[in-house]
Formats: sequence, C-alpha cells, structure tokens
Amino acid sequence: MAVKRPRKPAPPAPAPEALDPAETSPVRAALAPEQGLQNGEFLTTAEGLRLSDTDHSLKAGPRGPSLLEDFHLREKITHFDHERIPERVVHARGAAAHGVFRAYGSAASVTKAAFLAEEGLETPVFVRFSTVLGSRGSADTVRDVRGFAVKFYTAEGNVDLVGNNMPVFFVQDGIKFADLIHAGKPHQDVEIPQAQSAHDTFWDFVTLHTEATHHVMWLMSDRGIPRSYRTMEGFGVHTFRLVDAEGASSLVKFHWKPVAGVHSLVWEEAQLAAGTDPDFHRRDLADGIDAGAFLEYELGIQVMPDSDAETFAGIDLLDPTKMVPEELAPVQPVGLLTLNRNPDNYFAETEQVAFHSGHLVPGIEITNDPLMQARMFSYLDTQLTRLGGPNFSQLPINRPHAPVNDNLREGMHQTAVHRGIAPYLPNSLAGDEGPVPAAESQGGYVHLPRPVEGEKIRANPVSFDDHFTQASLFVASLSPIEKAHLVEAFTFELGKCYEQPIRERALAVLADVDADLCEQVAAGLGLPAPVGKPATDVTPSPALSQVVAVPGPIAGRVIGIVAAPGADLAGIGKIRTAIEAEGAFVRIIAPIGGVLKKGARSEIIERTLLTTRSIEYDAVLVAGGAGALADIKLTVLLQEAFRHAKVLGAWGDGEQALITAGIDTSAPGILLGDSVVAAYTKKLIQAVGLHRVWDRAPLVMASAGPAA
Ligand code: HDE
Repeated sequence: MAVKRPRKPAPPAPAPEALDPAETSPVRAALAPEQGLQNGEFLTTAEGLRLSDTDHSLKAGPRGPSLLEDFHLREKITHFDHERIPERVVHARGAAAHGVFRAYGSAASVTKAAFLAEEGLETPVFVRFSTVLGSRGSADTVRDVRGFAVKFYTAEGNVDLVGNNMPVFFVQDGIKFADLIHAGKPHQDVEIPQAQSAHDTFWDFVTLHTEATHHVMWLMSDRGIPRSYRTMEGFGVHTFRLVDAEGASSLVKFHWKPVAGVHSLVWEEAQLAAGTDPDFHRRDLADGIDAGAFLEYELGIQVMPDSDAETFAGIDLLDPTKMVPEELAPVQPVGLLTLNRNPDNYFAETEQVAFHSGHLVPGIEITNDPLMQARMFSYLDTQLTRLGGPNFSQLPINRPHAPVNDNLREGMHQTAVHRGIAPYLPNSLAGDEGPVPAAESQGGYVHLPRPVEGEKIRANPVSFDDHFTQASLFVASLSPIEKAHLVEAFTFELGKCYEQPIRERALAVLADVDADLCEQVAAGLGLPAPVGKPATDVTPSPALSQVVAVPGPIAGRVIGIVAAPGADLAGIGKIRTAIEAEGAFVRIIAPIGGVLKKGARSEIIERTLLTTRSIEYDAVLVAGGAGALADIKLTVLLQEAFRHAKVLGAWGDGEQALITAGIDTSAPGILLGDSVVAAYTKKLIQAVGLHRVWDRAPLVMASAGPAA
C-alpha cells in the first residue's frame, strides 16, 4: 500500500463548539448559542437571579437557626449533593485529549469508510485512556490493562474504536466478563486491594480458566506498566470486517503504533509513582500537550482474506485470546492520530464521553467473535445508568458532527426541541420535514449479507481450546530483560496471594507455557516447579519485544538537572536548547526553591529535593559548579534512577554528587564530561532514545538469581 506520511504536526482539531450548529445536528441547532455556557458578569442562581451574598445562609439572627426558605442555600447544597454520577464499572480511571486523525488514503483498497480511506481527510477525535480495575481516584501506574478508546467524529456519524493496549483478552465469550471483573475487583467484603491484580480472587479465576493465560502473560509483562500514554500501543483486539466500495470484504485487526515507540516503567518505579504522583500518566499527557509536544500514533491494519473459515495461518480470527503475529500479516499504516488539545472540563468531556463498539459507519462491520457480540449490547446499556437515561448522545462531547435526524423522542435529560407531529415511519404528515431511510448509495448502513446457520447451542469451536501456544509464543518473543521482568511480576503477584493452592495452580499453568519461566517463578516463591508440556515449536515474533537497539524519538521525555547556586547555567542552557529541539523537557532540581542566577543567565528551580522523586525523570544529570551536594534525598533520587536503569550523568565537579551517592560512575549509562559540549548532548539524546540502560539491569535486579 502506498503510504503518505504527514511531515508537520497536525493543526489543532476544531472544538465542537466552533462548528456551525446548522452543520452538525438538529439537537445542536436547537440550542441557543449561549445555552449551556457560563456567561454574564454576575454570580447568579441556576435560574439567572443575581446573588448578593453566597457566603452566609439566611438565618434568624446572626446565631441562627437557618431558615428553610433560603432558596439559594438549598439550591447550592442540593446541586452539590448530586454532583457525582456512577463511575464506569470498568475503566473508571481515565484521562483524555482531543485531536485529529488524518487518513493516508492507503485504506481505500479495503474500506469505503471515508475517514479511513480518503487521502488527507481530517477527522476530529476524542481519545480516552484508562486503567480497568481501579476506581476513579486510583493511581495511574498500577499494573493493569489500559483502555485506548477513540471517538472519530466523522461526517457519516461517530465511529468508536474502543480498544486496549494489549491485543488479546482474558475471556473468549462476553458472558464471562462479569466473572472476570468480579475476580479482579477488590474483594467484596472489605474492598481490598484497590486497582490490583495481585490478590487471590484474580489468580483463582485466571488459573481455573486457562483461556486467560495468554492475556495474563501480557499483563505481567512490561506492557502492564506503560511509561506514558505517549509510549503505549493500542489494539482493536477483535477482528473487524472491512468492506470496500464494491462490497468486497477483508478481515482486519487494528493497531495504534505510537510514534514515540513502545516503552514501559520498571515495576518499582510504577509502585513509587502510585504514591508520589498518582496522576503520573494524566499529568504527562496534559503537560505534553500544553507544551506543544503532541502525542502521535499511526493507525495500522493487518489485512487477512475474508473466508468462511475466518482463520488465518491456522489462527482462529474469532478467538479474542489469539493475535496475528506481525511477521505473518504486516501492520500497514493507514493514518496518523495527533492528540493536540486538552479537555476544557474533565467532567463534561472525559467523564461524560460514552464510547460504544456499535458506533460504526458503512465500510466497517463487526464479526461473530462472541466477546465482541456481547459488547454490542453492553456499551449502550451501561450509559443508561451512568449518564442517567437514553439521551446521552446529546451531551456536547458525544454529539455527532454529522447531521442527526432520528425519531427517538423524550426521555430523561432531553435537550432537543423536536418540531413537527409525526416522529414515526411511515407517515404521510411530515412532508419534507421528516427523515426517510437512506439507500446504500445514499450512505445508508447496510450489513454485508452473510449466511448464518447452526444449532442453538452453548459451546465454543474446538479451535478455541488451545490456551497455551500463543502464551508460549509471547514469552519466547521477549528479550532477556523483559523475561526477567516477567519473572519478577509473576513472583510478586503470586507472592501476594494467601492461598497456597492458587500459587500451585498458577505454577502448573506456567509449566504449560514456558519451563524456564515456571522454574524461576517457583524458585522465587520457594515452591517446587511442576513439569508441564509447553509448546516447543513456536516461532518467536520479534515485533512483540519493546527493547530497541536504535535510539527512538525522545519527545515528551523529562531530563532532571540537579543544580545549586554557582552551577554552570550556560551548560544547562545548552542542554535545554538541544533537548527542547527534540520535544523533550528540562526540569531544574535544587536543594531549595527560587531562581538560580549567574551573570545574565537565570534558571527557575521547578523542583526541590523535597518535592521531587526520581520517577519524574527519564534521565538525571548533576550540573557542574554546584559545589559539594550531599543530601540523603539526593542520594535516594540518584540511586533510584540508577536502579531503574535510567541515564545518569554529570559534568565538571557534578560527578562528585554521584560518587557521594555511592554510584559506580563506571557502570553503563553514566554520562560524564568536563563541560557541556555538542558531543555530550548528542550522547544524552541517544541514550534517552534507547529508553533505558538495560546493560545496567543485571547490577540492580534483586531477583535475578539462578533457578532452583
Ligand atoms: Fe469494555 N466496557 N467490555 N472492553 N471497555 C466498558 O463501557 C464490556 C472489552 C473497553 O474510556 C464499559 O462506558 C463487556 C474489550 C474500554 O469510556 C462497559 C466486555 C475491550 C473501555 C464495558 C468488554 C474493552 C470499556 C464501562 C466483554 C478491548 C473504556 C463503562 C464482552 C477491545 C471506554 C462504559 C471509556 C468500557 C463492557 C470487553 C475496552 C460496561 C461486557 C475486549 C477501552 O460497557
């Protein structure tokens, strides 16, 4: 497929409010321009009455009691009492951004959906990232699957690609989703633990129910703790059916490939971040966009022939616990997503956005994947409780940018003023006013006719029975450091279980995946390793490893520079210039706050040793000229960065701070120099582009012991 890649960052997406209401929907057109907006000079009640005092309730004398007639007090308190809506039953914790999707035109060969197929066409989007298990206030960096939900406001209606950051799922049939989530959520008696899979009920379920094994490998791998949303891959998970203008169909899997590469935190860092900065990922998203370092992802598709068997290279495409290795079906880029605008209001946009796997346009269809079939019911249903009724599509963030003319009427929170007298079909009274069905040639959605037959039965195809081969393939595809992380993750999670039989059952499952993995986890748990029958003939998929040999982009990365009065501000300035040219940021850390000055130069101290922690940085440098810096908090900062395999460095006498912190400056990934010169900043950019100094990992991994 010919691919055109845009060279410049995409322009900001138009805000829904900036659109001409007449071009969007009758719902929007019915709203007066100022409706729903806060305007006017004075504080008012919800009815527009100007208020003279909002600090004192109306009382019988200054000592009260308060009077029941105080309509302002009642309105203010009543509204506050009802500010919360039910959080999402899953994916409650999320962060979002607006952006634009620009099609390369390469998808025209497989779909008639213009937003994918028309070269250069730009479609506004709203993207919400999330964790699955935690409550709305839980920490961002917990080990979990991440949601990657994209709403495309296309001219033909909204399309939602409601995906995850892992390409497979725990269950093959949607009927088991409630079981999975009940097992993963906190225990129902005391609501512990929050946002964790490291507990008995989760491991009880996934070990009794071995179709989860492949997804569990992904969850325990570094994919479960992304560095940022910017460095996170996304997947549509299910197989979709794309249909072209001639009615020919293909089976397709969607991938979001981050331009910044796929990178993760290390587990200790993720745990520290959960306490130090629970908003770690959403802050990174918002700060990056604010600073103009927009997030970019290429949408790619794996295209497989549509056949009656719905299989490819022996892989059942209807089984959501299976992926298609990229080496067998390459991911072909079809467009670029750029996230370039933060929401104005978290509740109105991020909380009220309603995604639905059934929001489709002609050219995209779903398949008979039994997980996907259940989702077609669930997403509409859940909004009725969450958003309080059937009119959630009228909320500004959910409104299509395509004309809407439905015969849906009334219901809670109806904001449209529908006119005419005949909201039904057929009718003879609406004349030209009423909507009529569109033919396929007029853009009407017509399902591709496909035969359906079979006995009424509660069963899976036999091909769904292989629960282990792709789990083995995943493990075999990881680099040694990623495998070591996998061992640590399993040992940690199972070590947090109280029930010995669950640990033993988990080891029995691992024995059928990978003997080495099983042995090392068993050694960490102090248990004997069972012998299983893992697949021995899997072909590794190098695309599954995140470790890179060639430095990637560093946009959005943060370099901490430790400085103090007397520091070499000219050197800091050179690093800042070089780093900012790559879209990364410098943050100055000093013992106490304020501004550092030297000659005509000055640097604002953004963090002190008290207000920062190593998790905020992808690399930490110590500036020359800062004198002897000895502070236990600095030692902790530098040692943590060292342990987390981050780039460390110093110039001039800054090296002394590293030595004082007990750091072996001859270890890999320690950048030393007399002063900041071009070669130094170049080395820094390259080292950060490799994400981590994995060569150092053997020095710092506590659990890298020999198998028992
Ligand atoms: Fe979801 N899922 N899901 N899911 N899902 C929801 O919808 C559900 C599944 C995914 O940022 C809910 O509005 C069922 C797979 C994301 O708002 C709910 C099943 C994948 C989000 C729901 C699945 C996802 C959700 C909760 C099994 C990856 C967050 C609130 C049949 C392809 C969207 C809501 C956002 C949210 C149900 C399985 C992704 C209850 C029943 C597989 C990213 O409708």
